[in-house]
Formats: sequence, structure tokens, C-alpha cells
Amino acid sequence: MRALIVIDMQVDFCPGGALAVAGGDEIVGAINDLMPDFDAVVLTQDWHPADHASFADNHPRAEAFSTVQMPYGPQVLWPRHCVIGSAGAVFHPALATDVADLVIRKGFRPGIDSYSAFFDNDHATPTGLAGYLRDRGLDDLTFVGLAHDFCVAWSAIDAARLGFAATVIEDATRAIDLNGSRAAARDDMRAAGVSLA
Ligand code: VGL
Ligand code: ZN
Repeated sequence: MRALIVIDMQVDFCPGGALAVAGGDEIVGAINDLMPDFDAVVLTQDWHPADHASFADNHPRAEAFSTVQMPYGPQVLWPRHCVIGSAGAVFHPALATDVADLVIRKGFRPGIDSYSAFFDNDHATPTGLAGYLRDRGLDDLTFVGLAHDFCVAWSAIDAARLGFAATVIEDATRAIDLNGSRAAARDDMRAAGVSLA
């Protein structure tokens, strides 16, 4: 059974948002059109408390888009985005959210980020998504959404490592592309056994 996993199609990741991905809004129609082809649709929602450790402005003297060492490894510091309950955290208004069976929120623990839909950035704290998918027999996963080189890539790589079939439809993603992160994410996905369609 096949699930479409729509990653972080939120206002803050679209043009005009706090962490805008170039062309992020262009993919909404394609994503909506894909939904009826799947047995299940899951949406993820980046969902950070105001004191979240991934926000540059919570680190004195740190600049946005710099990298710091956290107890769980390197972490890019981002502009404040997707704050719980804020207008930027809602889904893009044109996204067909009614079709979704599940919305999985991630990044809600103040001290740790969560790019992947499956684990926090320690690669150990689960979101519960793997159990949900396995319970429903959803073993073939297709990833779309934002951003290609962060949350989409980390999710697809974790899916492959967990034993799911994992495909990314690249036309239905857009990348942040920070210091070559798009090319690196493509290499990492291929190496993990993710199909790039
Ligand atoms: C994302 C950076 C920070 C993403 C989320 O959805 O790719 N990137 N939070
Ligand atoms: Zn985030």
C-alpha cells in the first residue's frame, strides 16, 4: 500500500514567509493532483516553540544560516519560523488538507530540531510515524514538499533505512540549497537507496 508524505507545505516555507524556499508555492497544485493516486496521504507540519534551539535569535551573537554544535550533532541556525500557533505555521491555503488521514507535527521539543518525519535530529527520538505506517500496511512511500535538501531528504533517507520503499518526486519539491546542500542531499538519498523520480 502506498502513502504520499507531504513535507512541511507551510506558509513560512513559501515566498513571503519567514524561511521562504524559492518557488515553494509553485508545487502545491502538483501535490494536490498526486493525492488521489495514493492509499493514504500524510502531512507533516514543522511546529516549533518560541524558545526553540534551531532559531538563530535564541543564540546570542549567532547569525542565521550558520552552523553550531548541539549535543546531538551539527545544527543549522534558522530564522525564526513555524512558531506554534503563528500564521506562518499553517499549511499553504491552497493545499488540499482535507484529504489527509494524518498530520504529524515535529520539532516541538525546545532543545532539538526534527527535520525528518520519523526522528528528531538525534536520529533516535521517534515521531511515531513509522509505527503508524506499519500498522496500516503502508510500505511504499512517496515524498514531496519542502524543503528538498532538508526535511524531504532526511525523511526519505530515514524511510529507506527503516525498510520502507522510498521515492522522492523532485518536481514536487523545492530546495533551500545552502552551501551545495541540494547536490549533497541528492547524493545522500541515492546512497541510502531512495529513488529520485
Ligand atoms: C525545514 C529548516 C528548518 C524544512 C524545517 O522543512 O526543510 N528546514 N525547519
Ligand atoms: Zn524548522
